[in-house]
Amino acid sequence: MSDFTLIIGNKNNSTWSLRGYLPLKLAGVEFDEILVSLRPYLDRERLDELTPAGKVPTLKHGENYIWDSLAICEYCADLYPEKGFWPEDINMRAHARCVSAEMHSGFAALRNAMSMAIHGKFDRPDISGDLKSDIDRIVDIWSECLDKYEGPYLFGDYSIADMMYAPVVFRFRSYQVELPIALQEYCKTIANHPDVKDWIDDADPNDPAEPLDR
Ligand SMILES: N[C@@H](CCC(=O)N[C@@H](CS)C(=O)NCC(=O)O)C(=O)O
Repeated sequence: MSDFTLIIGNKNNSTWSLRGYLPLKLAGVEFDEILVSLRPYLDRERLDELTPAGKVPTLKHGENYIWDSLAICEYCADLYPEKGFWPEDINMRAHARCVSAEMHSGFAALRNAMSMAIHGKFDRPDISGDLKSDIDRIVDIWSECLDKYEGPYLFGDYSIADMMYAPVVFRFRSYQVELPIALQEYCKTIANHPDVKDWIDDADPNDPAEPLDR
């Protein structure tokens, strides 16, 4: 049994869980996974029993609980500074923290209109209003980063910023959002990252995009 246990939701759908899984993979540590069902029905009892905030992802490390995806990223970055979770340069690091925090706290319209279903393919919704603003903002963030730091990841090397945006790649793919070529390439790079591929391989295509009890 490992010192690290990651409590997560269904891999086909749980965007936050993916963001908590990727830092552990970059850390290169052995960890156990406990899957709590969010689809088709939310297992509230188990979620409350296993996690302090009733949310996934939650990382248990020894007696420590870390119950938020960005906090898990930061915890792993603190434990394994040599793994390059953030860019070395202070200005790049500040930029990476801004775009990561922006993802963590925003984009409500995108979240509502385009649920993640890694193996799902859906009609493109009407892209207007707040949904259009969210998509345009992500296109701007990605374009600026890839231009400035020359890819293949947002800050050159793979970092927490890519982990934060990884679920967006699947939302865009499932809902067939049209993107400039450079961003299509970025999406392929993320989808082909070995840690992301491990997650995709375990994602059950039968998990529905929407929960049934909300
Ligand atoms: N800000 C949190 C969000 C976590 C979150 O909302 N997780 C969802 C699943 S993707 C959840 O646990 N939902 C269960 C519920 O809200 O009851 C994070 O970054 O980890």
